[in-house]
Amino acid sequence: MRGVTNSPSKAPKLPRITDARFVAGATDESQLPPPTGVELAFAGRSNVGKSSLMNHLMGRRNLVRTSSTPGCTRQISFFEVSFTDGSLITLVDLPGYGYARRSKTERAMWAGLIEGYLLGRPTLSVVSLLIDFRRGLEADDLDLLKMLADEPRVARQPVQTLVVATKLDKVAAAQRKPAMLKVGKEAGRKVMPFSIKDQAMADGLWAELRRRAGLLIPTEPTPPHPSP
Ligand SMILES: Nc1nc2c(ncn2[C@@H]2O[C@H](COP(=O)(O)OP(=O)(O)O)[C@@H](O)[C@H]2O)c(=O)[nH]1
Ligand SMILES: [Mg+2]
Repeated sequence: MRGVTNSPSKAPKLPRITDARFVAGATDESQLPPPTGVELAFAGRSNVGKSSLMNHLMGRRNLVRTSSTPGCTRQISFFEVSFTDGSLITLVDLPGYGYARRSKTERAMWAGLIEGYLLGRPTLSVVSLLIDFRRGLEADDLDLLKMLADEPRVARQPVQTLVVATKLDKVAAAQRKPAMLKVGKEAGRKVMPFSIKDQAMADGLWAELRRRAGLLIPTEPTPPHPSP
């Protein structure tokens, strides 16, 4: 029965999260956890909504610390997420950049620990660059994209980069389409929209991240057919 292939029961179904936990925080290279699984990293300017997005993806209100003090997260944090299909994915929270009062120490940290991680981590699979819909892509964001693709400096497998524009709910409904077009043009690629107020966007982002990481989304088993 050919038609069965398109039946709704074959639709991709996102595995559910069974557990999410903080596993490590690193302020220098020696504290990085062993590279054991698929890692999805998140980067962006301070206050772009990175902690909120990561908490939302993991279905946890406060696992990733959000703070009203921009630039206060000065470590790379690792969170392990388990799924109903048995898969295990590590989400990696990178310190925010572009902070106006960024100190010399913070700049040195970016050049050392963070660039070292982004350019050399063998298990790094996807880097999501978060930008605020209302600000668009800025110089720091473009620098990051350039650095990730800087062949002579890269010492790992190629990674996928995904641009995610946050806080869509803060853009007036009539302005959303033009805003999407504008950031897409700046990024020169498709940009994923995100808002912590829209669960469908979190599901869409998970599906895209899994696809890019090469983690198949299982389909529902086809129910057996009665013999004619
Ligand atoms: N309206 C709205 N506010 C958001 C959204 N995402 C984050 N925020 C708010 O933006 C501020 C900064 O968020 P946070 O996650 O701490 O940003 P981070 O510095 O990038 O980790 C907080 O006050 C959040 O509540 C969103 O999708 N919609
Ligand atoms: Mg944060």
